[in-house]
Amino acid sequence: MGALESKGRTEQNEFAKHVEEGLSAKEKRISSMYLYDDEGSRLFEEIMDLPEYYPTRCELEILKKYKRTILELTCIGTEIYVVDLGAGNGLKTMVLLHYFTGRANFKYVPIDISKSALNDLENNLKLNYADLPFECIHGEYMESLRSMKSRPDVRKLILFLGSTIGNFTFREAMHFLSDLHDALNKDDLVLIGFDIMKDPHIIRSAYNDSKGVTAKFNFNLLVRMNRELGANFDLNNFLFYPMYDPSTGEMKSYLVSKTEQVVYFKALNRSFQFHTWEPIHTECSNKYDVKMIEELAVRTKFEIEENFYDSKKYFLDSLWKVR
Ligand code: AVI
Repeated sequence: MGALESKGRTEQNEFAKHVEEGLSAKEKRISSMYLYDDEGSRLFEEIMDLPEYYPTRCELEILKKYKRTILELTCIGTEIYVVDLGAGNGLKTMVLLHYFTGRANFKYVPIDISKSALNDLENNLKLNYADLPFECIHGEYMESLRSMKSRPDVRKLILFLGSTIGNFTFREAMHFLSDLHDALNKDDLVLIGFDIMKDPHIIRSAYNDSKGVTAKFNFNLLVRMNRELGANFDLNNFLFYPMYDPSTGEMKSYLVSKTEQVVYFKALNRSFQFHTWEPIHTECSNKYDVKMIEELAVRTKFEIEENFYDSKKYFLDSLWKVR
């Protein structure tokens, strides 16, 4: 067995283990990280272009408007590493990097656990940004960051954009940011994208778009389990149900069983029973207010340097510094 094939097997086993645990739980759930196989990643790109999905456009507006201030606050005559956690197609980051080019001594360092995402980004960089100094790192975020800690002479600007932080619970976000803090040096900076609480209708529409792309994105999880775990989900027997709770800021998505049914998994050699109207929780996209963001920063030992809003105040990129 080749190394790649064996890695694929390990990933498949982890997925199988996770699904078995999640569907055995009292409240069925599957982590949203499994939404992103090739088709899921493609569908997410489609979501980002939807008229209802405001976060991408708002964040782009922020980066265009405040790129100069972000650079001024980052660059104090030193070399900079712009470290991108989950770069995706890198489009938003390019707004910053394009501006930094010729104005700062920097290197772009995207980190991703997905080799294929990193390869796509690398090809794009070579093709369209030939002069950009970069070094792609294939690996886990914290491990890769810790390996850079021995360079305190280089200031790091960590980008954690797109409200990915919202896919963590508050507790998970706290753990993640504490680990991030410990992997960095004094005065390093982090730019974090937060989706802000707003009119609940606007939030719900962003996750319940009229073209049904978000529904397809969620249903793709069933398709993935059928393909990778030999399950026999009938997609017609489920419906997509997104709901927003304005009291907590939780935007939750579910796939709900429309009927009493049993689904068999060849890879697990077992079945799961679904009752009528029983949900599988597939994703949580948490919305924040400034107080919650301040609490998160204090509890994880960061200092908020500046908050950058879009013109509608729908989205916030918060710039934090290691105290
Ligand atoms: C990746 N993440 C920040 C997106 C979000 O808004 O939670 C994923 C997404 N799910 C449905 N639409 C977009």
